[in-house]
Amino acid sequence: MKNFEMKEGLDLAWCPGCGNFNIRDSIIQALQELELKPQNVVFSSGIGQAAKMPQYIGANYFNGLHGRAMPVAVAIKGANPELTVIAEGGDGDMYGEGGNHFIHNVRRNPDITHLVHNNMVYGLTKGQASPTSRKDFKTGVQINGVVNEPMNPLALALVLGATFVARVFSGDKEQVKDVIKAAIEHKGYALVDIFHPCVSFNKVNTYRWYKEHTYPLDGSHDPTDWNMAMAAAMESDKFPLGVLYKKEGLATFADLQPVYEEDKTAIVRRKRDLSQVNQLIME
Ligand SMILES: Cc1ncc(C[n+]2csc(CCOP(=O)(O)OP(=O)(O)O)c2C)c(N)n1
Ligand code: SF4
Repeated sequence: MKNFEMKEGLDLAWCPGCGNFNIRDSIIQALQELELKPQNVVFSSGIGQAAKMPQYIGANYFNGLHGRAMPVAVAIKGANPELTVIAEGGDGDMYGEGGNHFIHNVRRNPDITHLVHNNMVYGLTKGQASPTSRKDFKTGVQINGVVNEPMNPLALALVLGATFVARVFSGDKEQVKDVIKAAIEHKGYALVDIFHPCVSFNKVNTYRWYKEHTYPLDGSHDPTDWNMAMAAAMESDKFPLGVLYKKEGLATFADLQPVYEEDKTAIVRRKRDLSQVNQLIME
């Protein structure tokens, strides 16, 4: 693999105008600007329009069950800390089906980047409400409107001790690229919640709606201040964009594993003595 573009001649299965196109451009540019080698980058994803992303990028990927991208990503990074690992999917995939994995893997501070395409709807299955759908949002299933309050993934990540929490909007490719770069460079768990319109099944949260309901964080926001980050995460009339929180220097999941205590060699590079495995099975 020479660069991060996918093989020529493959079609992208997204609707014209979908926010996923811009996100793809930003990811590819971020990886290229960081001068990463495609063979050292691994994506892990589940099911959904967003979760198809790794198929459209020239790098390694694991595409598995709905909601299960996170544990696979954490395991890949644990087995080979030399890799850049990115877990990617939609708000339904990561916060709904994968909600339990989201909660428990954030606590572990794995050194992975978590990209969640938040279009506030289930796109692939034609428009059911997702955990981030706004109250009163009408869908073909919720015909009288969603009755529940939406989930707040940024506040939840902060409460769980996430060490990097950001939100961006796919309409601003440059910001998406810059924040993804910062997330990849961050040593520890990094959540990037990416607002993007589903032009086919969400006629409420459109490009215009996101523009009117977001604003960029400015220099008065201190991303090292957890309380400030939490206050920003709780805003809901207008959603702040940028890096809400960043804490450096904490041990990651792999750092804390006894297997890396004395020997930093990646597990995948170590010599395996299969006779020990056989012995264990016999016991
Ligand atoms: C366990 C399980 N439940 C439900 C489905 C059906 N399903 C496939 S994709 C999807 C929704 C995807 O929505 P989201 O993750 O928000 O991604 P989008 O398509 O909007 O990018 C659902 C419910 C499934 N494949 N597996
Ligand atoms: S259904 Fe929505 S999320 Fe899926 S490709 Fe079309 S516009 Fe994008």
